[in-house]
Amino acid sequence: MTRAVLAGFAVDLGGTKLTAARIEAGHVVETRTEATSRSGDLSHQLDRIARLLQDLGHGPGARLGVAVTGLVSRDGLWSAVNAATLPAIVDAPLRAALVDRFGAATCCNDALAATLAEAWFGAGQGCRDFAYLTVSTGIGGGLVLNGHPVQGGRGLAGHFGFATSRHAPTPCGSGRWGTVEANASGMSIARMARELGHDGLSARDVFAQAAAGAAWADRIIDLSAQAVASLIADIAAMVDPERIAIGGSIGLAPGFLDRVERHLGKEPEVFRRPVRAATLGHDGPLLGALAFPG
Ligand code: BMX
Repeated sequence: MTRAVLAGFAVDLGGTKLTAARIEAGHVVETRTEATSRSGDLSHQLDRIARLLQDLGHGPGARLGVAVTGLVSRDGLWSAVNAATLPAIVDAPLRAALVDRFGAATCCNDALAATLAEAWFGAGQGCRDFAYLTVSTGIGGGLVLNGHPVQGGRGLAGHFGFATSRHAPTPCGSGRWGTVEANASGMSIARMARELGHDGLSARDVFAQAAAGAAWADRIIDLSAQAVASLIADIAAMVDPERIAIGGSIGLAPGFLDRVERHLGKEPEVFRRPVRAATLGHDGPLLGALAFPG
C-alpha cells in the first residue's frame, strides 16, 4: 500500500475522542474533534459522525474509512468488548449503516487500523511480523503476521487488553477479572486515583501529579507500565513479533515508554522485543481506517 495514494475521509471513534479527518496524498489535512458520547447507540454515533464529516466537506460516495473502539466482525457487526466504554453498542450493523448513510465506507477496530498504518507507513515498516499496542482509554492492539493483518473470525484478534494480568484481580467491563485493561488503561489509572481519594482526575491529570512529585501517582503509572511490559512478554511467547510499537494517549505520554522498557528488561531475554513509539501518533487510526481493505 503506497501512502501517497490515500485520499478521502476517515473517522476515529475512540473511547474518549471522536475525530473526523480529510486526507489528501496520505496526510491528514483537516480534522474535527469532539468528546465521544459513550452512552449513544448506533444511530446517535452516526449522527455525530455525519455532522463532523459534513463540516469537512464530505459528499455521498466519497471514500470513507471508519475506525471504532470495540470489535468489528468480518460481516461488519460492531460490539463493545468492554461494556463500560460503549454500553449501547452490541452487534450493531455498523458497515451496513455506514454504507446506507454515506454511500461508501469500510470499518474496522481502531487499534487494528493503527496497526496497519504503523506497519505500512510507520514504526512497523520492514517487519513481516509486527504487533501494535494502544494504551489509551482502553488497551487495544493489532497484529500483522507474515505481512498480513490478522482480524480473526469475530474481530477479537489483537484485543490484548483482555489478557489477564498478574496484578490486582480487578473486575473488567469485558466480564473477565484482572485483565491488563482493568489494571493499566487510561480508565483504570483514573479509577485507581479515585480509589485513593483523588476524585475527578483523568489519566492525564495523574501523569501531571506524578511529574509534580506525587508518589501515589507515580506508583499507579508504574503499575500500568509494569502490566504493559508483562503483556509484551506474553505477546512474544504467543506470536513472536519482530517489533512492537506502542501508541495511544497513555502509551505516548512522556516517560511511559521508558518505564515499560525498564520493566521489560526484567523479563528473560527470550521474551523481550524491541519496543518503539508509534510514529504516526493520533493520525495512525485515521490513515489505517482509510487504508483498510475492508
Ligand atoms: C478496548 C476495546 C478495544 C479497543 C481498545 C482501545 C471496547 C469498547 N474497546 O480494549 O476494541 O481497541 O479498548 O480503544 O471494548 P480506545 O477506546 O482506547 O480507543
